[in-house]
Amino acid sequence: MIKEEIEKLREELSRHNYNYYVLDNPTISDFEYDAMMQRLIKLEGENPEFKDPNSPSVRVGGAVLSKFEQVEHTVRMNSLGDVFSKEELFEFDERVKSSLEGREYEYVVEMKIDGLSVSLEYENGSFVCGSTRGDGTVGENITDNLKTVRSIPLKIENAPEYLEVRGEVFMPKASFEKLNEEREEKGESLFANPRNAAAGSLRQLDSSVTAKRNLDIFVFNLQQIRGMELKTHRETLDYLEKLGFKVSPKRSIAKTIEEAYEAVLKIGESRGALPFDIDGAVIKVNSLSERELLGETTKVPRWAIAYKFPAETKETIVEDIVVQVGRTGVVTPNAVFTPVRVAGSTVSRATLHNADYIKEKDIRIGDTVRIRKAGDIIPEVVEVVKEKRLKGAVPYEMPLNCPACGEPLIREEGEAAVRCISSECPAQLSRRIIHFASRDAMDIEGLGTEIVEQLIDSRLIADAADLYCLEFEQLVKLERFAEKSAQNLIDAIERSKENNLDRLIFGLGIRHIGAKAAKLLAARFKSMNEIMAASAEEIAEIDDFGMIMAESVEKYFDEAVNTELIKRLESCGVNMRYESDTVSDSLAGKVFVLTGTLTTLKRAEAQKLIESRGGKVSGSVSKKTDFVVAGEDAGSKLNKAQEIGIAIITEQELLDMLNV
Ligand code: 0OX
Repeated sequence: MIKEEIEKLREELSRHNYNYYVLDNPTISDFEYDAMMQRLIKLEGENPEFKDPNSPSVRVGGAVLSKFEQVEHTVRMNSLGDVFSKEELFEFDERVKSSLEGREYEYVVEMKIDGLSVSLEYENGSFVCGSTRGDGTVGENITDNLKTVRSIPLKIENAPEYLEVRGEVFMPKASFEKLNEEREEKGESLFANPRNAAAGSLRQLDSSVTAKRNLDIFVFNLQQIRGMELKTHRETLDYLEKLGFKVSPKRSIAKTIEEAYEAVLKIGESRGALPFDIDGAVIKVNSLSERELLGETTKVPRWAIAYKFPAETKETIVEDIVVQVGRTGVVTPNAVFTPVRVAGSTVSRATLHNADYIKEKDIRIGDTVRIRKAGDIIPEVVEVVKEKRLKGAVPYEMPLNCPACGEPLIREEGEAAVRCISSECPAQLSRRIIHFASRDAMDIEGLGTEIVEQLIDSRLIADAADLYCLEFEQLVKLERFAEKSAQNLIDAIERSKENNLDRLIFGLGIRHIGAKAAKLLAARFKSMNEIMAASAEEIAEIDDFGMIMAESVEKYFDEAVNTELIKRLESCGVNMRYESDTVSDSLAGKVFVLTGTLTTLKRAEAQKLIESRGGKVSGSVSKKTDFVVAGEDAGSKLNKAQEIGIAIITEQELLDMLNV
């Protein structure tokens, strides 16, 4: 009886799931669906003998992994070649035509979904393995996470004996917006775009997190099949749709390249209105036997090409130009726009960099401008729409005085930036202290912008050293503090005294000295006194240091306010010595380049681990590189490594080398 009820619930839930998530045509309410799901979960919990790894109940997640296992792709998951213009598309067609030597051919044109490519494998209709593309040959096993994607079938009826399909997992725009709103409310970092949100969600080791992210998929390629013959791509897509997959929508046949181009343009026009992001169209030769004739180059198929759309631009109005004073006193102008959605998120500001940039583009308050997101993330002004300029709009002039302290601004010769050089400037002061406390510097948790400003306003601090004189009784009296948060902050400040010297050096905010340079300085001189005594020439001898950096360090310690600050920090008990955090020299002298997205380690963690074993991490591939670590969707660096014959390793191989 129980067995029958479980089976019936599974069958009904699968059907409703398909109606809702694949056909977008629900036939019961969410409430009824949830009630059935809860009942199934309850019965399965009470009767573990009827367990089924592909029961609809796995959609809610629950499996927690310590890492993702590797999966070798028996059929390589190739990436696509790109074209950006009609001419290039027609050249692609010329290559196809000449390779097919007079045979007739036609194309299928599809949308290019902007998500993450995955492989799904089915044995006798059961979903057995889902994996990421990885470097195309080896990916990661993310089966548990993919089972939570409601539009991926877990069981297929009338299925062939074996089936591998490829598709793009994505997050719909609306789900992305909602997720970011929730994250903002919780004070969590925001995802830059739906693609990153989808990537972050698929990379969760706890599948119940993925389950809450509302991911979706479009299937667009048959990788392998046993037990069925298919002749064209069009036929395979129709067949996969019949099996229950959500297949790439709006696919069309084009008899000629002109027709294909028309279809591409049409897809481009529909872009803004779609509920998900696309970044182009894909043009594929329809006949599978012709595909075989065309074959592939080392990296990409010769039978398909991606037509990439230019970054989306939108028009908006520059409501104001406001200036901000940075930590080093640089005054940066920012455009404030009428908020507008571009490439997946709402944009209301963009940096205008400096006076020269504004002059060159002739950006004026009140202007209508076209904006886009550079690299799909950072908003920028493309150009002013001059026809829409209002009468009376005047060229923008940078302020002559600092907006925070009123002191005159200075423009040094040869520099584009204007800066406030007053050491009393409150804007610089708060930013300097925020930087001092930041994660890569002294890492004082709980000391964010608002608290720092509050401490300055209530005259409890006027520089970083004052932090170490703060007392619990002073903090609890302040508005934002309760006993617990006051004590936490006091503890965090106390803990920071033990930090290694490189964190302190970085936290001082010396011009041109980032976290990496601070570490090199600390490692070379070992103590603050030695650094302060070093000449620019001695400092410049450090590998990767230039004279500008060295002189900047010397200049910083030439100023009495700065040496005073160091003295006071030292007398408060802040550590002034460098302890090497090298745990072994197993990677001594080895140069690594990290490329693509790493799944287990964050890039900064990987770098730290490599350095702690004596290795170095470089940003670009050259003959000096020993290993390129290829993460997911690795791009040009991987290609370059292949070209010049550098060893390419997976993230797992790196972990093995690191012994973690
Ligand atoms: C997409 C997409 C990506 C499959 C094998 C070589 C060409 N992002 O929507 N790739 C492909 O095709 C690949 N088609 C797509 N629609």
